[in-house]
Amino acid sequence: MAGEPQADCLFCKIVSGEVPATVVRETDTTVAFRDINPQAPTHVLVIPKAHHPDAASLAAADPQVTADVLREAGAVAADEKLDETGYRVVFNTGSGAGQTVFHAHAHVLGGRGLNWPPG
Ligand code: DGP
Repeated sequence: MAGEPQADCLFCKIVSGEVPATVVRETDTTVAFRDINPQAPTHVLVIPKAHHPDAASLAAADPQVTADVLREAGAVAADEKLDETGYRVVFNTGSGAGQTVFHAHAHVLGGRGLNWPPG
């Protein structure tokens, strides 16, 4: 069922605490933790606690939690003092775009210059 924890999902295991992570923020509906393979000085992932495979399916199933994820991405940027220098929020969607974990997540990247278009 949409939103239910998935036994084989790495990020569901981070939500449950079965897999450790460096958590920087948590709400009733979201968790934000540092990426294990950072691509910038700040690289934090913001995820819904409920399992949805990607951002579009999260948005279709639960607009409120989608807004929670985006608000928390902004809060991470503020905590990390990125709101003046700028930062990027990325939802890789589909393996062709680099998605490797199929539990919706926003990458919050900042602390260095960020080129456009992205690779
Ligand atoms: P994506 O490629 O967009 O699906 O992003 C998945 C991200 O998850 C990737 O940047 C690396 C990160 N990641 C993978 N495994 C772990 C883990 O066990 N812990 C943490 N903190 N991050 C992980």
